[in-house]
Amino acid sequence: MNLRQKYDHYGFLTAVDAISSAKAAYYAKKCTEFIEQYSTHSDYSDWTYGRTEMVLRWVAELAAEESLLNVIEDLIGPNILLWNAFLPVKPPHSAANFGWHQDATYWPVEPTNQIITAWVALSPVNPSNGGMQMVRGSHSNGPVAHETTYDKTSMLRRGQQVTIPIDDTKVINIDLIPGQASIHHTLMLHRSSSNESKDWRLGVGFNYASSNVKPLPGYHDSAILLRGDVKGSGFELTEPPKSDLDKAALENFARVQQLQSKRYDDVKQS
Ligand SMILES: O=C(O)CCC(=O)C(=O)O
Repeated sequence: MNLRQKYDHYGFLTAVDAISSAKAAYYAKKCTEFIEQYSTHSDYSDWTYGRTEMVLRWVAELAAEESLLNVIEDLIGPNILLWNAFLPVKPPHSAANFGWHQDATYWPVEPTNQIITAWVALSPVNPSNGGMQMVRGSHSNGPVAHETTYDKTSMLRRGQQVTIPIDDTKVINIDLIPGQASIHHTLMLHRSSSNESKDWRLGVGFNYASSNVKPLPGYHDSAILLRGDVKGSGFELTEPPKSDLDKAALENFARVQQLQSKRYDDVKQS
């Protein structure tokens, strides 16, 4: 099976060679410097939760690496938008986790099968430091029921998790070395547990969309064009920052967050 056939069949790919180990070391250094400097900043959780490509130039650069985009193109075609980046880093011995969930169940965009998530490892990733797990083939069964728990240890804003039992025989651990990526379908059941190790789990997540993807009616959103053209896209086009956390970046970050704020209306009210 080629990459595309594997992705269609299993709903995810793992240990995909996304960037070289030298580049992974470069981005890991950037990531560590950012954490060291800003992890106690009051906006740190906002900056890392989403739209991280709008505040950190190196994140936008990593999203646009040729070798990574070539894989993305094989899966969603030549017209590629970066809709969102996030930095779900986990400190050593931390409870932070993601419950079992499907991304498409809370994303106000369509068609969700033309969006994919690539998660690029910048440190080794394995079960002991909270690596992801996926349920092989689960994307084929469609959306399942979720509950919102607002669990404080969840790295999802609403603490979403599914209410159905998981078939343990189909659970796959996503073990990665720096520079490798996993890629998953928006209906893939996935989770990750706490980091029990003494080391940071470092990685960056990217939500790439083909230019056919649009916000749902009544929603507005923005994206960065990375490859091809955007005929038909319903996203406002935006640009990555010139440097990390500069004044223009922070202003633009606030603007794109405001534009997409309707998707978090329920969280603001809770
Ligand atoms: O970073 C993780 O462990 C999980 C991330 C996730 O849920 C996702 O990429 O959709």
